[in-house]
Amino acid sequence: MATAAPSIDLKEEILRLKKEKNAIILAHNYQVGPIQDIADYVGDSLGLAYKAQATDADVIAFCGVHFMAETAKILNPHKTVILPDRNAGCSLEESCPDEALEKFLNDNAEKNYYVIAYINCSAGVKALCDVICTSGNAVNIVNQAPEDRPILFVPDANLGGWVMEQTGRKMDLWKGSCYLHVEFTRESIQKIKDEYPDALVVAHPECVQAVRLLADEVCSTEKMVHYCKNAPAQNIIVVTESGMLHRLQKECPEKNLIPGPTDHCACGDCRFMKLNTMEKLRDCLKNLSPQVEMSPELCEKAERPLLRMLEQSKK
Ligand code: CIZ
Repeated sequence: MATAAPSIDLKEEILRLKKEKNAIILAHNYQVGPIQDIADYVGDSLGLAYKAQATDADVIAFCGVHFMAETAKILNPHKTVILPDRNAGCSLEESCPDEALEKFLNDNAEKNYYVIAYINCSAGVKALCDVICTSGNAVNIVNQAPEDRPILFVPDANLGGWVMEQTGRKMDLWKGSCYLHVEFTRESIQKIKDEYPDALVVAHPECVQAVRLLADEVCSTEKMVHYCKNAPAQNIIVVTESGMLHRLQKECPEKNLIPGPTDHCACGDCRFMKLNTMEKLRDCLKNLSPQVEMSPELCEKAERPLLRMLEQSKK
């Protein structure tokens, strides 16, 4: 989605407020260009979690979706964590309510599942899990799971299916999906491949298997940067949320990056990610609201599997 250039005044106001509040601005790779450009750090959930853990700012302005800001709060219970739009949710998070997961685990208690949750889930779900993963480290995390326990992978069945293919480890999959990534279809990607026969295709593992099979590389957004920089092709079709194209175009100015189309649109905009705007970023810094709030008990329970992930990610 093309975003109008923000006024110099708006940018200056955001930078002034950031200084005044001793804030850091963290932005996900899927945010609109102007937000990425003004952020202190732009990255995927894993990189953002490490940055949130390391910061000494008093305020974290998190430009992403709610579960990402919540993750920053879990890692920083005593800091103020704000987000531009409280309604920036996630269909994956919605697909796995904590009550439903708790009931499933109780109903299947005899299985003694080792539960691995993709970071795109609520704090309530994180609190019920053994370890968290991101798309960037999911293969590594699954490879470290105890061999004597069955794995339940929540909430993304597509990412889980891809990880099973990569690791050979059988897992039971929660039937959740990202509403946007499943809109990329075999037909929509084959059509753009036919238009650019010499292009390479890089796709996100949240895509369905039929799309992943058309890709030359399947990886997380952060790994896409490395892939595109080093790919031996000028044209690269990028099959993920459209905000990634901004990051990639900055990092790989010499490449022609082509957004993968969905079955009804020339590129994939996540309706939740795109709720955040520069005006809302300014307002949340000014008012220190909306804030992410969570009980200390929930924070503590959700922190354990997150810290385990950060630790296991280094291996
Ligand atoms: O892990 C993330 O930040 C997401 C949602 C996608 C990716 O691959 O970076």
